[in-house]
Amino acid sequence: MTSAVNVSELINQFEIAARLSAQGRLVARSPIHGGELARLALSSGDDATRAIDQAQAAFLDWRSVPAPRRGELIRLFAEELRAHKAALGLLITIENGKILQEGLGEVQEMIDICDFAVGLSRQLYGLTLATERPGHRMMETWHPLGVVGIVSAFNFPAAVWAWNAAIALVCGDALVWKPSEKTPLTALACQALLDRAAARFGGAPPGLSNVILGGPDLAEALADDPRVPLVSATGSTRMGRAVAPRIAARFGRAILELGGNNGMIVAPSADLALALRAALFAAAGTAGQRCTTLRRLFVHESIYDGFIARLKRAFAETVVGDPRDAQTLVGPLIDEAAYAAMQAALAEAGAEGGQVSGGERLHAQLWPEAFYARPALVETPRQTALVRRETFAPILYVLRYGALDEAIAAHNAVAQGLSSSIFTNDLREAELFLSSAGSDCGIVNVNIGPSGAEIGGAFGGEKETGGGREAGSDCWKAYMRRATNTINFSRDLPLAQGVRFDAPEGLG
Ligand code: UN1
Repeated sequence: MTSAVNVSELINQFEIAARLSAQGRLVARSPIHGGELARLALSSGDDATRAIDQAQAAFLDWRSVPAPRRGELIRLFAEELRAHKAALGLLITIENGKILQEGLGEVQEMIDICDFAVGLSRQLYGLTLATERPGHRMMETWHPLGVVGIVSAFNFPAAVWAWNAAIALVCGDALVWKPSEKTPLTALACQALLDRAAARFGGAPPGLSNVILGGPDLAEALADDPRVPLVSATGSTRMGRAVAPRIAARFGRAILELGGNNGMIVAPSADLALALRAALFAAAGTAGQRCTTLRRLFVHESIYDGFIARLKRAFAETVVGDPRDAQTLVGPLIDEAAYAAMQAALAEAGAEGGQVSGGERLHAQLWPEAFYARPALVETPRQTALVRRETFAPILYVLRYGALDEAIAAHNAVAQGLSSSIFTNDLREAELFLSSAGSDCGIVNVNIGPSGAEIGGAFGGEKETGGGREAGSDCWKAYMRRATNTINFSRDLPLAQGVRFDAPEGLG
């Protein structure tokens, strides 16, 4: 089925060969076959400090460049992304294992956020506010914040960085990026394209965007450094628990986008053909490795049997294989640890009375070091601790419900609060789910699955998902600092709240 995975052409195309090092301790692998793609040097703590130094120096220049001009850099970056969409999409597929359609989709998501950021570069509005004092004016000014630290995960190795980078750069900030150790080549390729855009732009300060490669110690270096006023971190709740208190200890700001345990309710009036396709894409797509992946499905008892039978068939027939092949819908898991976690969860599900279908390893003969698995569907009588935990793999837990109130309560009875959806054609049900008494997530959809959000909205969620919001809407405000300005153009000095404080005779 497969041809060899050859990454050297892409390494040449992105001109990142200089960053490779035969003796390097960071090994880039492809989950397609599990083998090594390249070796790179790990960044040290000193490298992290140097990157922050450079970014800080660049920030001092960049903050004074007019925002629409900063937008021009991002416009040029989007041109580079458009020109290299096929190559970058393929590199993402090779390094992450998501199918090529999704690799290309990830690059499109980068282009979309760049376009959004270019428009935004002329719209960093502040308000003019009503002042209680005569002869005064009060307004808000938004200023660049400083160095933004970005910690990103393997599952969206390019797009999540771009959400942060494109917005932060038009806001006048500089960047230090610590990508996942599992996807260093994609990170270097992204940085190379931004460097090309900067060369064409002319006059971008050196060190405006930096990549440091390595493990959690580098994320902690960003978390601890007071010269990094904002750290945007995407990954597991465990990672968030490690970095968030360190950022808070120095009163830094954090945008946290952590675990999800996303649900979908399928109500009796739902368009079941749509619900079926949505559930399949959201649960099995990206091999279940999105933060927004569908993990819990609540199906009304009146339609349960027929719907679940069809869904099981869809899971069983989904083509799992080389993510570069056009007919493949599900690629490999990122690594053996992900496969082991999936198998452990399925064993636990079976032991506690769940009915497991699928989940078995595939293509082990062909690629003994790669980990392909059939997406699993688990019919479970109860929402156990296992179901309430996020296992980052294609496992869909299915539960039967009778009353919508109960389904909503069960839906919300998890620690995470990222994304959610309901399939219904009943207006009352849809509006209840969207209301304050409905889903408690940051993303709440009707007749659309929980995954695959577009960039125009704010992305993120509540509770253990971390509360951060990134990408569109007004998320840019997190990347700037707000100053409230009051200007007196009168010849008096009235005090707010009518306070009288009469100066001694003869003063002024
Ligand atoms: C993630 O999984 O970290 O909504 C991000 C989605 C994508 C982004 C997912 N646009 O599924």
